Amino acid sequence: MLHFNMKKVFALLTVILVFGFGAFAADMTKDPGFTNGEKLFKTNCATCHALDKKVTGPALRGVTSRRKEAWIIKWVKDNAALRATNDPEAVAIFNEYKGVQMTAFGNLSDGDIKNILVYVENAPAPAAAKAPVAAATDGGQPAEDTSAWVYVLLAILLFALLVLSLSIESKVSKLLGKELINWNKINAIMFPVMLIAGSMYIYHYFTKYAPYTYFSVGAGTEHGKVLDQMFMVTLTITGIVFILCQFLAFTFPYFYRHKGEGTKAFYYPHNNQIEFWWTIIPSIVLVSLLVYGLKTWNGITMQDKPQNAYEIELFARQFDWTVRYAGPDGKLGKHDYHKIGGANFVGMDYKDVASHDDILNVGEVHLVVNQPVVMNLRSQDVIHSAFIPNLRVQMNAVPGIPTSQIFTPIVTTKEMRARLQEEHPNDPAYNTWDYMLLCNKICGASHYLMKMVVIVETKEEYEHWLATLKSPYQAENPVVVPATDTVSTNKTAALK
Ligand code: HEC
Ligand SMILES: [Cu+2]
Repeated sequence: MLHFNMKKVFALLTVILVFGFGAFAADMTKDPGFTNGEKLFKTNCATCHALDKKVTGPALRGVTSRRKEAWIIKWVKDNAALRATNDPEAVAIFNEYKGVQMTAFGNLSDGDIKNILVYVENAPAPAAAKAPVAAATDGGQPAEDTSAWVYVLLAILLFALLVLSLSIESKVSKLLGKELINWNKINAIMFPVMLIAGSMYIYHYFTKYAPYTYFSVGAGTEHGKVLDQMFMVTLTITGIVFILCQFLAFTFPYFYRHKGEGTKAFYYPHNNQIEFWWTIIPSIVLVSLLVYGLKTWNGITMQDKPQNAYEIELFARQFDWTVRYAGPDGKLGKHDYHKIGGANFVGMDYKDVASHDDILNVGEVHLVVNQPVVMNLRSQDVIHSAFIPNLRVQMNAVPGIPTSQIFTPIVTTKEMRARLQEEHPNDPAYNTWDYMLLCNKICGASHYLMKMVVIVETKEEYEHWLATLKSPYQAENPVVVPATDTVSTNKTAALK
C-alpha cells in the first residue's frame, strides 16, 4: 500500500515550482546586451544567417553550445585568418558550406560579438510566440521556454493528484476491509490495452518516418539490391516471430488472469516433444540466416579487383574527407605518413611518379556509373567509417590499416533524382536530392561535419569534371610533368 508523508510531498512540489518560476525570471531578452545584439545582428549578419534555419550560412541559434565563445569571436573577426591556422573546426565548417566565404568583421569588438550571441541564443522563436498557454502565463515572453515548463508543471501536478487519490483509496479500502478497485482485473486489461496502444504508436511513427530511412530509396548498386533482399528476408522471418511472441505475451495475462476465489491454475510442467521441436526449428532457421548473411557479406567484400575497375582513395581525418583520384595515368601514387605536413596533408610520396598527377578534392566524390570502383581508405587520426547509405557502401577507415571496398554504382545521381521526384511529386526536397557520404563512427566533437556529396555520373561527365582539377604537384610545378619514369629526379627530390 502507498504511504506518503503529505508534508514532504508538498515541500517537494514547492521546490519544483520555485525552480520552475526561477527559469521565467532569467529573461535574457531584457538584458541591455540583447537589444544591442539584435541591432548588430540585423545590420551585419541577417543577410546570410537566420536563427533557426540554414540560409547562406548555418542557423545560429545554439551555436554557443557547439562552439566555444573564444572561437566564435575569432571566427567572426576574421574567419580566413582562423582557417589559415589550420583550425580543424574552421576548416570543416568552411568545407561544409562548399567554400562560401563569410565576411570578416574586424570592426566588431568582443563585447559586440558577445551581445550578438546573447540575442542569437535568446531571441523568441517565431512559431512558439503563437502558443496561447505561454501568452497567458507571462505575457508571451520568452514563449518557447514557458510553454515547455507549463507542461512539465502540469504533469507533476497531475501525478501528485494521482498519488494522493490512490493513497486515499488504499486507506478507505483498509477501513472498509475490502478492495474498492479490483487491481487484478485492471492490470489484466492493461496488457491488451498496451498492446493496442503500442502498436498504434509504432505504426504511426513507422509510417511517418519510414520514408526518410535509406531503405525507402532503392539501392544504387547491384550488391545493394542483394543486401536489401537479405535484409528483407531476415526482417520478415524475425518479424513474424516477434509479432507472434508479443501478441501472446500481452494477451495471455488477460485471458489467464485470476478469475476469483476457487480458480486454480492448470499445472503443466514439462513436455519433451515440444521442447525438442522448439529448440531444433529456431536453430535451423537462425543458422540458415547466418549462413545466408555470411555468403552475402563475403560476396560483397571478398571479390577480386575487376579488370575494368579504377581506384580512388578516401583520406579521413577529424573532421573531413579528402578524395584522391589517380589522374590521367590511372594509377594512385604511393603514400607515406612521414610526408604528412603542410600542403601535403594526405602524405603523398612524390618520389613515386605515379603520384604527380594525383588529384585531391574535398568538396565532393565523383563516381562513374556502371564501372566498378575500388574505394581505398586511410585515416590520419582515429577510426572513421565511410558510409554511402544509398549505395549500400560502408567500410571503416582505420589509422595504420589500409582498407578498401569494391562496388559498382548503377544509377546516376540524375536518374535517381528523377525517380524520386516522380515518386514524391509534391515534395520539393527531392529536387536537390544527392547521394551522401557520411562518417559512421562517432569520431569526435565535430563528427557530424564529416559528410560530402557523392555524384554518380557518366564516364564523359566524370572525365570532363576531372580535367577541370589540377594535381597539387602540377600546381606547384608549372612545367607540365608527364607521368612517366623520365621525370627528372631533381625536381622530385626538391618537392619532397
Ligand atoms: C556573406 C554572408 C555572411 C555574413 C554577412 C555573415 N556570415 Fe557567418 N557564416 C557564413 C557562412 C557561409 C558560414 C559557413 C562557414 C563558411 O562557409 O565560411 C558562416 C559561419 C558562421 C559561424 C560558424 C557557425 C557554426 O556552425 O560553426 C558563425 C558563428 C557565424 N557565421 C557568425 C556570424 C555573425 C555573428 C555574423 C554577423 C556579424 C555573420 N556570421 C555574418 C556567411 C556569412
Ligand atoms: Cu569521422
